[in-house]
Parts: sequence; C-alpha cells; structure tokens
Amino acid sequence: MPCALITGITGQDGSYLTEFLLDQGYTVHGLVRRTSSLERSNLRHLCSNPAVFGKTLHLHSADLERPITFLRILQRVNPDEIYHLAGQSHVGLSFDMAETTADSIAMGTLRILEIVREHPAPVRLFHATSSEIFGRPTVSPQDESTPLNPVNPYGAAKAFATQMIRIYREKFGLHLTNGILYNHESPRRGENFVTRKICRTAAAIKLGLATEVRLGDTSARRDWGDARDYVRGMWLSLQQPAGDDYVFATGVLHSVQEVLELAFAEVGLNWRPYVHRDERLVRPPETCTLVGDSSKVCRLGWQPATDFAALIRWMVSAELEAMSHTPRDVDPA
Ligand code: G4F
Repeated sequence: MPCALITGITGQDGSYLTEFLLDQGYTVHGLVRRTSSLERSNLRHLCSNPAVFGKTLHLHSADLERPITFLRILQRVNPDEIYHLAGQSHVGLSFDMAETTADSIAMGTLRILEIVREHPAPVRLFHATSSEIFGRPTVSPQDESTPLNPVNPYGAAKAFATQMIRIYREKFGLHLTNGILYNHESPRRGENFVTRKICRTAAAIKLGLATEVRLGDTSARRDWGDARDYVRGMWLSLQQPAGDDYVFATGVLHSVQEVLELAFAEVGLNWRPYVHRDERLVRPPETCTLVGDSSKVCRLGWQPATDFAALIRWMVSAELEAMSHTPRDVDPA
C-alpha cells in the first residue's frame, strides 16, 4: 500500500488530495497545526468516518516552525511521497504579514528540504508553488522556463522555495517536483479569496442573510481552474521517474466581474446593485496577464476537466446548500 505524507492537509487542496489518494489505495498521513479545529475543517467528513480515520488516514500535530516534529513524523511514517502544501497563501495578507509569510513558505520549505536530504529512504516530494513567482511576467502565457519576477511578499517567498527545490534536486539528485499552480477554486476555498467570497455572498443575499459585497478591483483577471483537477495533477507529476517543474493552469483568463455575473445569475439576481468598491481591497502592485501554459504536464496526460462557468455554478450551489442547512451571518468585508 503506497503511503503519502501531506503538509497543509486541512486546506482546500490537502482535503481533495487526501480523498484522491485514499481512492487510489494510499495510506495518508497529514500534519495539522496544534491549533487547527478538525470539526470545522475540510476533513471533518473523513475524520468522522470510522472506516477511514485511524485506519487509512492518520493525523499528526506538527508546526513546521519546529522542524524536529516533522523529522520525527517522517522517520516514523517513512512515506513514499510527500506533498508539501502548507503555508500562508493569501497574496493581499502577505503585505501585512511579510515575515510570517516568508517564514512559513520560504523557511518552511527549506527546513523540509534539509530533513528530506538526510532521510535514508528514497522519498518523492511535491512542492505546491504559485504563478505569483512570475509576478509581472514579460511573456504570456508563462511556462516552466519563464523568469521569476515576484512583486509581493508571497510571490517572493514562493520564488525562493521554488528555486531551492530546483537547487536541491540538481545538487543532491533528489526526486523533487515544483507544481506551479495558477488559481484553483472550489467550495472549500478560503472565504477571503475572491471566487469564494463572491459565491458565498451571492448565495447569502439570495437567502436574505447579506445585503452587499465589498470588493477591490473587479477588472482584475485570473486563470481560474478547479482544485480537484489540480490535486490529480500533483499526484500524476510524482509518478514520473524524476522530479521536474510543471505549470498547472487552464490557459484561459476571466475577470472578477465575470465571476460576479455568473454567481449572481445562478441565484437569479443582477450583481450591480449589490457590489461596492472598497479601496482597501485593491492590491498595490497588481500582477498582469498571469495565464499559464500547461503543455508540459498535458503531455503526461493531465487535462483540466471543469470549465469556468461550471466551476462558479458549482460553488454557488454548494453555498446555497450549506446555508439552507445552517443559516449564519456573512461578514461582507
Ligand atoms: O482570490 P484572490 O485573493 O487570489 P490571488 O491573489 O490571485 O492568489 C491565489 O492564487 C495564487 C495562484 O495564482 C496563489 F498562489 C495564491 O496562494 C492564491 O491561491 O484574488 C484574485 C484576484 C486578484 O486580482 C485580486 O486583486 O481578485 C482580485 N480581487 C478583487 N477584489 C480580490 C478582491 N481578491 C480578494 N481576495 N478579495 C477581494 O475583495
């Protein structure tokens, strides 16, 4: 039975990856922060399943700031594959929390690399990096050879971690893979990311639980995909004989306004009267035309399966479903 260790297992990607790996017959071990609440996490359905929890899914408390805990778990679990997904992931917040962002992403990854380097058994590692490493790219679309040019603390920390993966792969011959992930969404996306925020508020307005949504720049465009497609790609990239870098993207740009149009149409409303611009949510150096070229990983058999409109419709209906069962206030900020 193959065995995987996941950092950041309670997040959107970690939870979908766990489901995918369990379906593939893996035993999955996940690292959770001591402060994480499993009851409210994306794993609660698996943790409450006695056929899974403690049998093929195991959780361990660990903080990546203390590498000794990761070392002990790695030695005990001895996984075939590590999926490193943990770290502060909000670009806007990274301007307010630059040090925390650098510590969790840049130093967190380096600490793991140092431990993996000394690990006596062969292990493959996937590192979830980001299109934000390209910052203000000079080419469009971007691929694995596009120069790194980050423009925010998050992108800079990811660029460091991405480059260290490349350096350790070359210098020590380790099986290390960078997945350069463009935006990928789902109903499990954090509530402060724009697609989830819009879908959630559209559903709340429909149900009379909110009256408005405050947004930054609605003309901003992103290459948005479905998180479930991206975790499938993470696994696929680790099944290759050697580590490498792969871009995961749809190759198609959409604007925040298009998210608004689709989400509000799904609940039968016109978005315009409900949307207010909030200057505090406008990012300083907004990146331009971050759109990815995934030809390399597509040659391995990966394809994004969900289109943008279907993704937004799925997210809105999931919010309607969740709110119909447990109505609650929605913070419009
Ligand atoms: O949903 P977002 O916050 O995602 P962002 O910044 O693109 O980052 C996400 O994708 C990256 C991959 O490309 C990841 F590396 C990163 O970890 C994260 O997953 O913002 C999307 C766009 C931006 O242009 C932002 O300026 O939406 C714009 N936006 C407009 N109003 C807003 C808002 N974003 C947020 N979060 N909140 C707003 O009110």
